[in-house]
Amino acid sequence: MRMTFRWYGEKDDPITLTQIDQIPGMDGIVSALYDIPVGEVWPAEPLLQMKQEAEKHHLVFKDLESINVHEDIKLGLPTRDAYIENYITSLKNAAKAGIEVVCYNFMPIFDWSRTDLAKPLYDGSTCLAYDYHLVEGKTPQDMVHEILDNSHGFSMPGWEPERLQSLKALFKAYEGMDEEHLRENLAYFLKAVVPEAEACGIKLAIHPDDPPISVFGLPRIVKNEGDLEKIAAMVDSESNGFTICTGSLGSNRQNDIPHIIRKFGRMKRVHFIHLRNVQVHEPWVFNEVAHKSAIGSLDMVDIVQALYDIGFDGPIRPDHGRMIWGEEGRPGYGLYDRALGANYICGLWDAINRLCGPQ
Ligand code: DNO
Repeated sequence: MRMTFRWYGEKDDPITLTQIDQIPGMDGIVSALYDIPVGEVWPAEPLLQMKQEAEKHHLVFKDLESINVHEDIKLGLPTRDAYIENYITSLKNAAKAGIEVVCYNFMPIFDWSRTDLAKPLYDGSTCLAYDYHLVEGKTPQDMVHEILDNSHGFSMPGWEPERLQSLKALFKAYEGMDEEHLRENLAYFLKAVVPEAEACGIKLAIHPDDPPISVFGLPRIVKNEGDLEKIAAMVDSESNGFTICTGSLGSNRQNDIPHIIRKFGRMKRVHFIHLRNVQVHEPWVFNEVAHKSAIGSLDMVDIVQALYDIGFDGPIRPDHGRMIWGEEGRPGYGLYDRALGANYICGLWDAINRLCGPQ
């Protein structure tokens, strides 16, 4: 596996590549071209520059998160074909820059949702949390304001103010769209894009819905094993794969993550792993916690064992961390707790490899 760290680039991340390089066992960064509006073509040049910058710090850059999918594609509008062409060109350019894995999601309007970006935990640390009771009676606009007002001035992935300006019109456009219809639009996108990704050696990795439940009545189609099966069947190619985000899928205790990893891993569809632990209090009431198994509802040992069992050799990144030790930064994406998480995962990986023999 390659241990990676999500980095928002020199302009927008207070964390430096030097700091990332100093995290024991860190192999690479996961990043994106944040300046490019959704739907436009990503050129190879800035990706190559980022790769060179990373390499100066002994880090590889092979994984993109995310080339976002334009809303017109999710909506199935006639304009989608032009955006799909752009997406394909972006993938080809990414391949030229040495990219191997491209994460994306197919969530309408909101990329991920939380009701609290700084929920205090018993030890004075803070974390991201979701409580469906708090969504009831709220408008999407309320949630947007809460997220943007509490992000300490940092841009939040998926909550770019430009995109959210047209919120009302977007909700109108999705009116009446059910899961089946959204799935058809995903299939249309994948049928066009996957053969091109395969031809240029890119593995696409769809991210699960976060949380994996409908929010504000919008359809969600990447929630559980059954949804993943349907997606895998849309195009029979290893390039049509998954990001297994344990925090997203795991917030539904019905999702057996080690089983999901083994099942889709055997099909060679597991390409990217986001490891995060969550404490689930009741269905759709959860908060994120430190990575260690005993602290949350997910058993990281079983999860890492499943990755070992499928011979996983792609990127793993410690996902959202808490804010600890007085750090101020982008909610979920501070340095300290994610670094601790990476170290814990590396420890599990080493131990399992020692006990079970090298992969
Ligand atoms: C939030 C992230 C998401 C994720 C995208 C993948 O912190 O988990 O923004 O990157 O949904 O496309």
